[in-house]
Amino acid sequence: MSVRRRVVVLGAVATLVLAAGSLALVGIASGPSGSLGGSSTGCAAPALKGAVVRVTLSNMGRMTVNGMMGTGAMSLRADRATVPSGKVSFLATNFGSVTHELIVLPLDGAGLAGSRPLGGDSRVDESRSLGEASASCAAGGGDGILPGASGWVTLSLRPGRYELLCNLPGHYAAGMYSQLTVD
Ligand SMILES: [Cu+2]
Repeated sequence: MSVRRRVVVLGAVATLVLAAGSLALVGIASGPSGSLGGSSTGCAAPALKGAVVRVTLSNMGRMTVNGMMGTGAMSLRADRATVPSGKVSFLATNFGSVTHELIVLPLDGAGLAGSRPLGGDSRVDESRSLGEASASCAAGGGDGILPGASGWVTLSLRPGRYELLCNLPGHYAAGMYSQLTVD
């Protein structure tokens, strides 16, 4: 199978997984018990303020080379590339098989998403983080979003360009970044 065809097929699979995940979230949100269950069943976020950006965190589980995730084996995708300035909520859902997170960093000048230098720990400098969703079924920072779970955060963003990324070791280099423009 050609690389291009493989990408198309995986994209279709990811779309199906995303659709199934959305249905699962709706089912849980409308359930009578209010119980969110374990990390494998997803979790419903509260009503989020401002414009909402839904972020999909994913990886292709077994696609490893020498124990490391290969380049392009992970992804971070937002459901919109542009959002109005002001209150912006991020709802990050992990459709992958390992823990992920969402961090929001400003993009300076003509900087491009995915071009930050890696440190020795295979992470990028996140000291200028504006906020993150890295807790399972909760707002703000935590120990990471477990597979099947969601995390969320609400920020006040000025017009400009921003980068959404996952900064677990190796994940940025594996493709977990995306640009967001705030008007
Ligand atoms: Cu990640």
